[in-house]
Amino acid sequence: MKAQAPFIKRYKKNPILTKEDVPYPVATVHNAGMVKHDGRYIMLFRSHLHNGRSIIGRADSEDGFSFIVHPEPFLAPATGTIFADYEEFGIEDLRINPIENEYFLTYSAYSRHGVRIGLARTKDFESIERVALITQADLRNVVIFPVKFQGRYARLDRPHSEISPWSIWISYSPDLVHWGDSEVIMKPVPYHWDEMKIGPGAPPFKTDRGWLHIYHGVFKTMGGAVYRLGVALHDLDDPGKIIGVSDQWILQPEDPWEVSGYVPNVVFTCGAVPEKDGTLKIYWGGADTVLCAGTAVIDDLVRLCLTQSRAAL
Ligand code: M1P
Repeated sequence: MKAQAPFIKRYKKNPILTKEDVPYPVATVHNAGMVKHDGRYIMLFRSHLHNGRSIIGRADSEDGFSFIVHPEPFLAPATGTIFADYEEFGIEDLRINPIENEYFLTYSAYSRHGVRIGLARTKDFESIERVALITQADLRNVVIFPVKFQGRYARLDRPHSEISPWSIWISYSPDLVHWGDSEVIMKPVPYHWDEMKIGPGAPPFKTDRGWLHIYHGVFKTMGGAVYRLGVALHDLDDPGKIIGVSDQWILQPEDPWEVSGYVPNVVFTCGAVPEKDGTLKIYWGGADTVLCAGTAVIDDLVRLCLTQSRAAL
């Protein structure tokens, strides 16, 4: 049986978080890393400050929909260390990657040298340690698989290129710091909803049929770029092998706060929480201005990848 749209059911009280919910001055609230930790939902969201640079805030929830923001920012650009040189222009789009009873945070660090990815670690979201800058310029959107494959960690990322539409790559590491054996595994399709560029979204999570990865795809129109979400299924033992990529998007900008805002026509995800009942809570920034949530049935997304797939490359 074919999977049917809509694949993501929007939460009826969207947006779930706006700048009015934040107790310090910010211009936006969007693109959030998500995890369920000790039964509580933890959200690490991006905010533009009024100077246009970004920081990361924290909000907590009992049910995954009603969030209370912490009084102080969670992570701001580093000062006085090697990280400071590369975080000068702000930090953005943090992902929470659960690995071996710890959380590894990957975020975009902006500076006059371009964008790099910072890696930090925490066990409790109280004490955080910056580990390393794990890319050169210019890569973004790093998500890390939660397990090792033949003794190595695996990550997805998206390098910039003048020659090819921006695509999704995989790299491997023995220690999460040093990465290599990079390969392109998924490319945009010409004259398709993701033809301009694609990028990793939420950290992949395990299903019976493969690792499910929700990514973003961009289409250029005369009115500007449109950011939508798509879904891909990676092989359980070999995450560089894509079993299927849905030919159709699973979410596109439709609500007024997704269509219009700081950057119009954007839905952009950095986090999703798989639940024990087979559903998925997914979170996205609307128009780079507010945060929204929705739910999906994980089996529907898997089926979509298996039955209505386009070529990955
Ligand atoms: O404005 C839409 C998005 O643009 C960038 O995304 P990408 O990684 O595709 O280039 C980022 O600035 C992202 O934060 C933003 O939501």
